[in-house]
Amino acid sequence: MTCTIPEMFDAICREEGAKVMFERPGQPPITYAAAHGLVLRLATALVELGVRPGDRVAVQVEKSPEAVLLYLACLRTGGLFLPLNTAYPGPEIDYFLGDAEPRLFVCAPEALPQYAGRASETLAVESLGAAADGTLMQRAAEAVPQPAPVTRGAADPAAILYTSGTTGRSKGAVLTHGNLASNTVALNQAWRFTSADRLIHALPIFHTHGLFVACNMAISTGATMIFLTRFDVDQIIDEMADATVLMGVPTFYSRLLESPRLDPLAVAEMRVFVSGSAPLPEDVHRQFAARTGHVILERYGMTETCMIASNPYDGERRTGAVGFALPEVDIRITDRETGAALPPGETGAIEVRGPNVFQGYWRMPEKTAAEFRDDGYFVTGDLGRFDDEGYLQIIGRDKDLVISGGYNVYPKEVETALDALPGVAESAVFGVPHPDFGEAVAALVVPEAGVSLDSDALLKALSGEIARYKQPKSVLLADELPRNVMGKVQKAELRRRFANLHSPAAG
Ligand code: MCA
Ligand code: AMP
Repeated sequence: MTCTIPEMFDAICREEGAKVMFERPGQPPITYAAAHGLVLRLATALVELGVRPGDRVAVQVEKSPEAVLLYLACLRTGGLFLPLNTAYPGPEIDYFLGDAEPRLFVCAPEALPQYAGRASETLAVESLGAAADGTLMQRAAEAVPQPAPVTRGAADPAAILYTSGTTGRSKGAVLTHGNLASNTVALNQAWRFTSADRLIHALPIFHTHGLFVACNMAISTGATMIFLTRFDVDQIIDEMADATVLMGVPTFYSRLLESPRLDPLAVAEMRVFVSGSAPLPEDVHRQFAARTGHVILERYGMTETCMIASNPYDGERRTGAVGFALPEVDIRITDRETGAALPPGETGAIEVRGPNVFQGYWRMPEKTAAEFRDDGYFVTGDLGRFDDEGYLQIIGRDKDLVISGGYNVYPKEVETALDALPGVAESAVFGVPHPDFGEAVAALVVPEAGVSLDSDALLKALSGEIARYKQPKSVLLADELPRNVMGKVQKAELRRRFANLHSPAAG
């Protein structure tokens, strides 16, 4: 099989040790050789903390080069890397720690007092800060470098990424070394990624997009990452002068278009702009091409499957389409009711099979079985069709999901949090168009009889319970929810009724 990601990293460090791996404005660069040394010491620290092959290492830390190196160190020990969104508040973290039962939890230094008391014989708690500080870095500094990685095969698990679900309970998608490595090789080939590339990395590193697409592509080729802690339009435009690739969510591109500095000169050195995680609006696609001469390359992926399809590097990058299946990936469109394969042109469920498709949900065999067909195809929950030239188009979603600025929000989870608040009888959460985030979360809340509720107070009560990006941008109050004859809440009707909530005219 293809080498694993840690093996690819070792090979690059042998061949291109002097090459810069991380470049950061105003800070010294980190070479592949220096990064390799730290990975080996971090790996020793993990082993000393009790991490053995198959153990989970849960990590909620700010974006930093050291956090990426911790990921590589974890894979090297045979541990399962479990990154957590920095926006998750305590109650969400409690769930993940309880469900995944990690051997080690690494948190930010500021959060250590909050979590240190959790340490036990089975759970170690350490910290890692954005300034390369924290207790884990102290341990690594004192550690003897671990020379060889634990041998792992394609079927061995490498990571768990939690994704919320339609039931409201987050599921851990278990990704293997084979999933990560095969997808990285396919993407490097598809997008002609090489060691000469200089990637502007402005995405978070706790999701597939920022970690398993962006970082893995750089790590496996020896490319340089211009590593930015967050997305900032002016900084991105400054960095473009000396970069070749940008990977982002559609909000990156709609925000870039708002800058008068975005012109052909600003992008003269750039080779390709990639968009994914949410639908790229057609007007953004067109305007970006008109302003810069670059046609954004849109691709399609999912936590459970890594990347599935991509528009071609050479050839037409079609507006409103996500292109063709990546090498070795099979895509079919099926009838939502019968599961029968549909001919090109017809819209149905998108199903995927290939070395990119995950092993299953952590400790949820029934849920896993329910989402796979007998012949190994995974049912994505997205609806699509192949157009007249075989490009895959995503038409909609079968799952009740809102994608806000590239982050997935499952309404059920927000409804559960709202329904638990005093005075709330029931609620319905849905997505509405938003000029910046593509979609925004909205909620319609029905108070209990005789209770008067205040939208702002409800929002305040949610903060601290669920991450900020999941909290509704608007809470509306009503006497009842629109339901069909079967009693099911009509989300489509709500999306229609409140479609203009964030339109400029609505203020
Ligand atoms: C920030 N806020 C948001 C979001 N981001 N609210 C809803 N949706 C969001 N995505 C909140 C902030 O807390 C703040 O609230 C207010 O909105 C304005 O924040 P702002 O400073 O404008 O936000 P930002 O820090 O500039 O972030 C916007 C962003 C970011 C750059 C678009 O959300 C982002 O990096 N998104 C990328 C997510 C991603 O990597 N997705 C990939 C996962 P307040 O002011 O009240 O505090 S999907 C994936 O991996 C699959 C496999 C795939 O296909 O790629
Ligand atoms: P996640 O589970 O967070 O990995 O999000 C995956 C979901 O994001 C997919 O199932 C799609 O609904 C959506 N998605 C990703 N890329 C695209 C894209 N290019 N166009 C439309 N939807 C996308």
